[in-house]
Amino acid sequence: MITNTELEQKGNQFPNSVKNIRQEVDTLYFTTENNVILELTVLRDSVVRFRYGTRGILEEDFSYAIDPDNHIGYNHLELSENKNFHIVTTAKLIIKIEKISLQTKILDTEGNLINEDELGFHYEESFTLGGNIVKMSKRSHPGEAFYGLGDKPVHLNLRGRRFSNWATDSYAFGKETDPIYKSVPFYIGLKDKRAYGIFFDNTFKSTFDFCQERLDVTSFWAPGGEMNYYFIYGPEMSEVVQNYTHLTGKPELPPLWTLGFQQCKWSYYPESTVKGIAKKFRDLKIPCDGIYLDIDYMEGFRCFTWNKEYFPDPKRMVKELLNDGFKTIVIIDPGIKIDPDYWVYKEALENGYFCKRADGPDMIGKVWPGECAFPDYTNPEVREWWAGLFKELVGEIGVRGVWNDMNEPAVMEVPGKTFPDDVRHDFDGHPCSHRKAHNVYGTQMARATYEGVKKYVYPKRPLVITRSAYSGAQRFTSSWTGDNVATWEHLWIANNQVQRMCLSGMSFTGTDIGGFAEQPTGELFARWIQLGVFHPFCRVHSSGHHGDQEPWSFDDEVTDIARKFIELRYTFLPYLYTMFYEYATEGIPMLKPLVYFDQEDPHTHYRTDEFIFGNNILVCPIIEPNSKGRRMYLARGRWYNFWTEEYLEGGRELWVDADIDSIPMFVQEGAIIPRYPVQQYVGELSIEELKLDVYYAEDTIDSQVYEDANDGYDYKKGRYSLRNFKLRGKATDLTIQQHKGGNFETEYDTIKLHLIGLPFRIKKIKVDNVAYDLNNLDKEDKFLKLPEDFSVVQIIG
Ligand code: MIG
Repeated sequence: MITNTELEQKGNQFPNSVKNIRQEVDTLYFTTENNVILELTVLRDSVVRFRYGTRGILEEDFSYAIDPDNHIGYNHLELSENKNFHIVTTAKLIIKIEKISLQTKILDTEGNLINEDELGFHYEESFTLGGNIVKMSKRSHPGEAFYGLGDKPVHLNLRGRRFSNWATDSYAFGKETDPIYKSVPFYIGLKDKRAYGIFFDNTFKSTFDFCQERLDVTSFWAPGGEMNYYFIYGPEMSEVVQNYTHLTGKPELPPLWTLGFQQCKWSYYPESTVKGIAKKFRDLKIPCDGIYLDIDYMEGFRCFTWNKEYFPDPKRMVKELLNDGFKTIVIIDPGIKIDPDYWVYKEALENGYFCKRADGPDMIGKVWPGECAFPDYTNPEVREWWAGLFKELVGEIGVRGVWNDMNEPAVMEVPGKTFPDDVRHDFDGHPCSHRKAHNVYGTQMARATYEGVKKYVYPKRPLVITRSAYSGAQRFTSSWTGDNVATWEHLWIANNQVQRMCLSGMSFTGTDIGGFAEQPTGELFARWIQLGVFHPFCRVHSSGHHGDQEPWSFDDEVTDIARKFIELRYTFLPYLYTMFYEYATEGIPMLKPLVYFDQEDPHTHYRTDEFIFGNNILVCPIIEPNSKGRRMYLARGRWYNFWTEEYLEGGRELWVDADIDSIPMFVQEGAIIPRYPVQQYVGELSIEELKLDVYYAEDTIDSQVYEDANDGYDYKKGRYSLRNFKLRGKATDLTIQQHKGGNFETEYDTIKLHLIGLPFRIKKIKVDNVAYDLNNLDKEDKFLKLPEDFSVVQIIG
């Protein structure tokens, strides 16, 4: 144990005795004798913000992460004291602040200790750079587990490790590489089956130590800014993640086609190649909704231009692709080529929109176009200008989505591969150096891009995809995990990263299926597709240096497997859309790691491979070559094997067969899974009936299906359809009630129930109290056709 005296000798300073307390509505200010201020704000009964200032000063309050629309409101706030502590009580938490040190302990209302400061807040003045190095240390407990932190390519449970947050272009990163592209300084702690979260909203290069330096201590610090963190109590992990997502924001619904399959490569050109790829998808009947143009579509890598030799008439091409169901997405990087004849460069130069070095000149760095300058997206005026640049690309040419790359920002041939620290940023009117703005640069670029695409794609909905991100980026953009590698280890990484991103508020994420660098074997590609179709964002991408990476680039068997799983994804579209709706409205992650699904079961705390797709499908990818199946953990509860419909008791490890054309998949009993027919792209077919796979349970289970026009904004005016189902299973009957919300008329008139696992023989069926002619029942498959607006169906044995 290091003593305070030793730490003080190292230059650390500590708050001492509280001399003054002031309350302003939901905020309390505790000031110490040595002029440290703790500003404690109650946002919700279970969400409390702790912010510390020194020398009696708090900075002007500003955050890029916090959603300006986040709702706050609590039921109870009371300040009291005893001999040693000031005590703040909410309806869910008791926060004790030690009078002599400002150290805090947070308990639930039953008195269970949830989290407690070790040294608590302390700081070191930074004589070289100015400001403070702000630090926090917390006690941690044996068995306490840690999750979150965005895109870290490591084991889901972060315990025993140290990480830093500094957005970094990480070509061919590996397991353990840290940091990589994104900075999400949010983690979840799970102690004694109770979950809490800590969001350290500080954009500097923060570090988190989860019991690595000392076994019983978790700490986090940053070389500038304020100690400013939100404490979010559960006790359910779902409540922590949802509250974090409320705080940092939720996305709007994307157009449904973005949940389809997308194909990318560096690069498809010229036009004939793009068309050839598109045609091949249709010829081979492999569904696909999006095709990407990487940097070579531009003229000398100048953003917002086209290479007219490769793409003589982009508007025509984009339209022709669209006629065949393909939406075109193009890449846009932040580096603007220094070229006095290039209008984008000229406009930005004349208006002073580029980032500048400390002493005045523009920040210049080499990227794809050669020497470039870089817009300062942290300036609102620059963002508005940037958004306007999409008028032609999106509004006139018809591009439907924009892909933002290199926005860490990445710079070639320099140490650190990014801007030097002295570069200046506006930071929305809080001028600062790159040390503070670095981690948000990518998000502010994606935000400006989003504003532009959204404006010019209207009345359709936009798609933006980004490589770099800071907390809150999910309000504007989807993301991918950057330049991974075509190895089996990376398949494991991909699985962990997407689950971790889902826990970190950023569900709309995928990986480069098959791997970006190097070339996958057919087997690896097949296994990756099998996992990738369960990721919220589903795109194949590759560097193109080693060969082709389309679903048909291997052999016929792999092509068939790719088709089978992409088709499976298309049948799940209404299920995917409903999970996106739950994410967009309630902040519920689209994928749930097993520990999120059942935190009470300690077996889940160190699981990495199994996850829940949506609410009730458990998936476990095959991540080793030459597998005929694998051992895996089936979470507690009762499940049906998706492929065989075998009924299984969970809470145990088991072997599951999964030859090269299969993946272990289980559906929780009581689930109602909506399915569409296979389409080659969203909207190809008019949906004639909605199929519901009903998995019998002797229980009462609720589920829902969200649908709307699949694009556009009418849903905001109530034109959506939300079907709520209540399934009630008893030994000899099964009842399903439907309640419909919203006023969107779905295209289909029929709902087709597919009954799975009925433990009795059907003797009678009643639909809205009228007997159903059993001759209409397909007895083999137990298909039951109902009018889409049925209220109740009773299946009686
Ligand atoms: O320096 O645009 O991660 O997806 O294909 C490489 C070319 C730049 C890196 C991205 C990758 C993209 C590639 N880009």
